[in-house]
Amino acid sequence: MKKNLLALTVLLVSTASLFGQTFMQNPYGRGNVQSLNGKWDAIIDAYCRGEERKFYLLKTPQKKTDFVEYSFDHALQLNVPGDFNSQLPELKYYEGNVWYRRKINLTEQNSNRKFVYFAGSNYISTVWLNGVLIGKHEGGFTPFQFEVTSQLQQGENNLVVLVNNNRKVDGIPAMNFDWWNYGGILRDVFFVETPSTYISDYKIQLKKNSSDLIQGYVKLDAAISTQSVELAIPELKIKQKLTTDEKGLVRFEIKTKPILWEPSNPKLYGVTLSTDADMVHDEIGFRSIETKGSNIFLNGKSIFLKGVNFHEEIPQRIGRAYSESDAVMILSEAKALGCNFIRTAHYPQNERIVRIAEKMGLMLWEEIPLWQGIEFTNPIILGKAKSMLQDMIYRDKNRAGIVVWSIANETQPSVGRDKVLIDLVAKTREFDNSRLVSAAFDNAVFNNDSSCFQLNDNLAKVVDIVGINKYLGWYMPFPTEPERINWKIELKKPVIISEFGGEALYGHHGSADEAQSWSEEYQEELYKKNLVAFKNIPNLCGIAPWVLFDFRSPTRLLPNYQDGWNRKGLVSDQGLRKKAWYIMHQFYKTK
Ligand code: GCB
Repeated sequence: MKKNLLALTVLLVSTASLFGQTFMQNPYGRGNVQSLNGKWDAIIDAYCRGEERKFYLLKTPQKKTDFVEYSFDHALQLNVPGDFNSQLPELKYYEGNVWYRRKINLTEQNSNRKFVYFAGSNYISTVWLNGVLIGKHEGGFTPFQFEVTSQLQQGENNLVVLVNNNRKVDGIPAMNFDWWNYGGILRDVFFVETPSTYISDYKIQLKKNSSDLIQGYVKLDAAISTQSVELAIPELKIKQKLTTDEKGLVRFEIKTKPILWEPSNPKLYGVTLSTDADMVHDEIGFRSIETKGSNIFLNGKSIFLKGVNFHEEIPQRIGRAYSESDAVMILSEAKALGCNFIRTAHYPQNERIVRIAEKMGLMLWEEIPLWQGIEFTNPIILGKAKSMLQDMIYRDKNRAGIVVWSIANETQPSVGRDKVLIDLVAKTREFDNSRLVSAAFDNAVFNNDSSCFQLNDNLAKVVDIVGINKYLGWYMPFPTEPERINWKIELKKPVIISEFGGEALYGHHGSADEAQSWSEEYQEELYKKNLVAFKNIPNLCGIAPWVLFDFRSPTRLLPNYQDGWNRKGLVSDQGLRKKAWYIMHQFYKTK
């Protein structure tokens, strides 16, 4: 009974914390971390019987008349991290319940606190340890953790996770989206041990618009009195003793002159935070990003964002990207194109991608999955979106590479939508006022009389940068010759073309003026014409074509050309560059 009460309390904390801070900063930079990656036992529960049958209790027959119709022993095994859809042909289109089991062996008893940390699992994850419910998390693209100190026992422990990836009307994203709904435990899982009071969070960045004042805070979890923390950045000769308040929080400012992070010199400094009992190491860059009038300034210098979009997907292997080598492969192709900027579409991608992009000198736009078709009138949406936004910013606030937080993609103005998104813009600035806030709009319309694209959207008035998604030559014909197209979009702010493009099957050749030729020539011509049309955007500060690689989407159904793939890639699913790649590459060389 006591145990159940405890379980209930823990569950309430974790679901309630859906709207608060839920996980430790940077498990990658801590000492006592054990990877739980590998083969996990799995049960495909297509008819959702597992909760009622209590799979998490791992029942076995107790007497001669008993039998049990499930078992994790000798069951299917799935790789973690990894989506389940790409691991078995019969799971390709699967949306539903999959149960995972991982044993954790505890050999020594110690007084450390213990946590299980999930870097990302899509979409709803429910976790039990030794038959006791320890928490539930909604959302596929941000981390979550549960403390398991009191549930763990000496010897064998069974961690059971139910992951459900059904699309939901009130989900984010919702029922329809143009990418594969990869389900399962998509990212790293860690077993982390910490002292009773540990360094749970920190922010170490330049003060907004400053180049010589490092500002931030350190937060200790479960502090019972003031405590000292040392902040060391040896290369800057910084070794500072800080003292937290009784709640474990200390804020600081340090005058120093770091070499600033920028694409041509992505300088990162080794940073160590330590207390008597705990230590975290990170690599942190310092830079400023701001807009003035219709320009974007990085470290005080005006900059053009030479970008590209990509999904968190490895087309060649088919499946979600999760490893360091996946990240290097994707990002190297972006670098080869000549990019200094990435729009990670349409959700926070894994932390490895973010960190490696930063190391390679790529600026990043990071976005929450508020993608078309969201039920803005449902009051639950704002809470979920806020929580995803907060978790994204919370995870990546120390990354100098991140310059833009984006709150949405292609949402249509309405009273409900404006209320939610304008509130989210304010929240973003409250969580982190040192970066720029944006959203991608697909509702700029062409006014024939003035040969001009215009955008009338209240949301565009409150963001720092306006992202325009415009598929000239694909979803809409060119309304006039490209050079005669004008643009009057929030003229006092920077605009970036956050998406444009069209489909072509790699190696397929045909007419350059028929969309239905699905040819490289058509896509190449479309790129040439779009780049001409964009020259007339007076406040243009960046471009990000849609998309770097062909990616899988169940909505792309044309046989022979699509077969379940969105073919707008500049690079094919096999990693081969299409003709349009060379157009974009040349364009970036001249910028
Ligand atoms: C868009 C969406 C993107 C789609 C793309 C397309 O406007 O933002 O998610 O994949 O168009 O290919 O239609």
